[in-house]
Amino acid sequence: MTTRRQDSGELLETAIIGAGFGGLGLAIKLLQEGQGNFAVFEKSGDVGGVWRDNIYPGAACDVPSHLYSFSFEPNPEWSRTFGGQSEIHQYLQHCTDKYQLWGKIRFNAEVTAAKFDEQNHLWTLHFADGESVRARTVVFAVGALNVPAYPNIEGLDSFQGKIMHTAEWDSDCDLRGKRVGVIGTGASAIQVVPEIQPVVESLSLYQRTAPWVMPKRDGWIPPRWRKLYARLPLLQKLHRIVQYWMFESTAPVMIKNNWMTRMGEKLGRRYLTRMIKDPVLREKVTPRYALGCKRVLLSDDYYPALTRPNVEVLTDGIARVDESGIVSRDGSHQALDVIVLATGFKVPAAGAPFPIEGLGGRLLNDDWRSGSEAYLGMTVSGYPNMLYIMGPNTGPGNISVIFYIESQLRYIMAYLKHLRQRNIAALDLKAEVQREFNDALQAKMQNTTWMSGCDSWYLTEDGKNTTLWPGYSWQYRMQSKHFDPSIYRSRRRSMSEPQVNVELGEPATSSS
Ligand code: N01
Repeated sequence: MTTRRQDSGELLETAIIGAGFGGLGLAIKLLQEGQGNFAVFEKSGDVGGVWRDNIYPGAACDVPSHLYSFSFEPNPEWSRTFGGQSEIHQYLQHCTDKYQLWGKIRFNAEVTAAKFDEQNHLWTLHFADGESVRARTVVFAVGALNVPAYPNIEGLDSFQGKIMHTAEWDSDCDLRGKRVGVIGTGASAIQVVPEIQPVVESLSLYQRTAPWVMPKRDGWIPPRWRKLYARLPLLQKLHRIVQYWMFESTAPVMIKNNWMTRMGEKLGRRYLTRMIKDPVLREKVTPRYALGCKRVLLSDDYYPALTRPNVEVLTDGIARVDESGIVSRDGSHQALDVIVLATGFKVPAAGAPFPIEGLGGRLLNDDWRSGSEAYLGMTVSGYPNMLYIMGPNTGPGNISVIFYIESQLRYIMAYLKHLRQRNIAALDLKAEVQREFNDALQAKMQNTTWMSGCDSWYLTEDGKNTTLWPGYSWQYRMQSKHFDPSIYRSRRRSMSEPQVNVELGEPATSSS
């Protein structure tokens, strides 16, 4: 059995798209099991996903680092309780070094289309540079928050100053002494505002909806603790377990929309009252929807920053932008040098990142027109040998995404093993399994806080939640623990099909 190069490209056992946490995690697992015939295709020039891209000042995680890291690769050296962007990015680079993944990743390789060849049971991936590659299985680890959303505000293009989206930050832009307008008050805004407030001349914060903000309790991890973690890995493990259950215990508050949610809201309002004494400002930033409906934000320095004399919170709504600043609906004009768009990401209802063609020429974006759905967020009926990491309805509302990713890595490895060991050409999820799974999931979803009436990126335009898991993370882990081949239709390999050497482990060559 050999790997063949054809006009249409080489033949891989597994093609992974994306070199963030999900893609790197799977690459590590494959190498650990001696399955070397894979490549990771990454559209940028480095690993890290959102942690490579989001370099705005203050970018950090809102899940503690000991929990927001691979369980199989603990890092005793985390410098803060909540790791900053560059430290998390470095952690992913360290994983790439340690597990010798650099040679398995093809950088600047942007996939533009994927098509399943029913005859040979192989996927063909097409790239922006015209190259193509064939693979037995494809795994999309592309993440959901990677396309910045630009607001549709009249006159935005006419602004003569600098406009920056938080996800496309220009580090060369010096904000010192500048008049800055920040649009948005989500997770990105509450991190960037306190960071730039001390250096800018003025900061006009355009808030459409006041978020729920809770104390983060961030801080440096003393060197003696780091030494202890390095010396006693069990202690670090224990710390991670404690953090897991602390965050998991917030699930009923965030998800259920019941008396516990009301208790949480009380705590949130108490925190706000403690941090903001000015009744006018406090009234402006008081949230008016159920806690958890939008992402609950953690920050120790956001509210204090709002009380500084050079900050103004504007809540009248934006009428338009002109060449020199922003005009509010009440007619007032703020002259600005820089506009920061902290307006989030495009999370489309039909979530295929590029055209994906499955059985009988069906297109994933057509199948997902009224909202993306899968089985456990990983497999989709009609698309054999295609898997997602962090696909539909697997986002956590309250805990580390890495916990979900690791549950999926385990399932995907079992799926791939089954294909290999049973000499199966293709596994296609039964349509009725997908339907029943999603009917039950959406029924459960109806009682969650996320459906309680606010507008968020969790929902499609029709109000369907296709992003979050409506339960506890341990429930997801239990449900995804066992791979059940009976829910898939399997197609046996014929002798004439191209054979793939699964163990081929030499470094892949660059396609860019
Ligand atoms: O984006 P968002 P984000 N005019 O969509 C406002 C992850 N993340 O980048 O609420 C005026 O939450 C919009 O207003 P409204 C995390 O999963 C994690 O902040 O729609 N305002 C809102 O205030 C998070 O959930 C971390 O009324 C407009 C803001 O822009 C996700 O990324 C850090 C507007 C967008 O908030 C997205 O967060 C950062 C308009 N036309 C991000 N359009 C961690 O800590 C939008 N807005 C791990």
